[in-house]
Amino acid sequence: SHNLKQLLASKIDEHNKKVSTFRKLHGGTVVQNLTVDMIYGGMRSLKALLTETSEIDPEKGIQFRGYAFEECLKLLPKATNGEQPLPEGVFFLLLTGEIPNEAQVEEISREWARRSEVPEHVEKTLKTFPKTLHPMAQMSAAIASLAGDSKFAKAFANKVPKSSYWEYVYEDAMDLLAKLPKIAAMIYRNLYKDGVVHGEIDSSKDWSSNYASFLGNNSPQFIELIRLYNTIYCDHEGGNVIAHTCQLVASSLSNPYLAYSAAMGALAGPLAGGAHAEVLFFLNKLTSEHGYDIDEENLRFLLWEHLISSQVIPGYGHAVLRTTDPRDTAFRSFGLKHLPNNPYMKLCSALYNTVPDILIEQGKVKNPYTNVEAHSGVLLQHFGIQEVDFYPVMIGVARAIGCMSQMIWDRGMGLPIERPKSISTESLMKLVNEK
Ligand code: AMX
Repeated sequence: SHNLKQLLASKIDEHNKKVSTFRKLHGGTVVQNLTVDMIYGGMRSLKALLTETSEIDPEKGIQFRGYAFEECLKLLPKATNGEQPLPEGVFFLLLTGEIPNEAQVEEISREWARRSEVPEHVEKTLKTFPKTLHPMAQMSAAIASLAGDSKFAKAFANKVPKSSYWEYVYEDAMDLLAKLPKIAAMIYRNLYKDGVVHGEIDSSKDWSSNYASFLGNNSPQFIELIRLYNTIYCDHEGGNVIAHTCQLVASSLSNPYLAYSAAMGALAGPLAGGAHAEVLFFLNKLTSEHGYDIDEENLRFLLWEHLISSQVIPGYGHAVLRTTDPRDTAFRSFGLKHLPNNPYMKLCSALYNTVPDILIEQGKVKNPYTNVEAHSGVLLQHFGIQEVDFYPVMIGVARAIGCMSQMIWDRGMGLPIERPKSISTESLMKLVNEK
């Protein structure tokens, strides 16, 4: 959309001036010491990446451009008759740092509807995949196969100036975001339903409404859940494997489709996108052995039994956050309001009231409260999305909002190719001995 792009141009310009002054003054300032453990420990807590769109505050949770999640829920525009924020709005916020008005959100909805058509070859390719091919492998392949239409790749080949790279990345980002719901729905309908994505895009509707109906459920409640879901999963700062993969690959000036396709490979790993399912497996295990109405005393006993067998309680704890994840609070309120009688929801509430005390008593965890996965799978199941292998695809659709926003900024800021120095254990030992 024309206005958004213009706004961005002035924001990027302004920001680059700020960064340039900052670097002149502080380019040599030491930020943090690097320890041997950080190198062996997956670079945990190493401040080495630049992400402008969002940041996790250990006490308050994710901040989108400085706005806490609760503030976003309140401030971002809603659909007519809707209560949940439209993810188009959070995209605007991540890109510009400003809360959009309704007209600005509407413009993005129209723009994404206009760009939503998925090329026939992608649809055909998806149809040829065997049903045994994991949905994330299908998603990664489908996104990579859009790369032939990359406006950035064409512009680069035509030697446009470096200062305008972001404008073409913006075009690809808008195209990709527009097409993802249909691609996800094609994968879903091929693998689990009749292979037909019903209905054409309705250009008068928002992104999530079209996505919900492509998946096969038009109910207003499910549409609202999809809006909330996409807003919740849109971005989670830059160090997670999804965002980092995307940023790394795009830093070689590979086009946005190939970068996001690679990021889907990262999301496919069980340590990245598997937690929704873990919660459901845990609830299934509890209910299949003990039914749905487990009284509190029995529940405490079962939870201790589970912990003593050195298993974790999925949906609780966090690597960075030290409080209940506000995104889970939003999911939980949605569940309490719209599916109060769902038996899993009732069990989740019993766990919600029981688990933190037990984890505190156990004395190991740094955060005994719910994380974003505690209710997400239960809500999707309620509305008929039963297939847990598909859940990471849904995260992939949502996370493109954040990854694409940051990529536009990466190119706008002219960030270079990533090239950290690697080191062997032998060299590392030598280095340490010389200290
Ligand atoms: N149940 C039982 N034990 C837990 C626990 C939980 N939910 N969360 C943490 N612990 C244990 C850890 O296993 C660790 O034990 P150890 O010292 O014997 O190895 C100890 O408490 C300290 O861990 P921590 O510093 O509090 O957390 P972490 O940074 O090591 O791990 C996380 C974070 C999310 C992996 C962990 O809390 C966990 O395994 N939770 C359950 C699984 C889950 O819900 N995953 C979804 C994560 C949400 C997300 O970010 N997508």
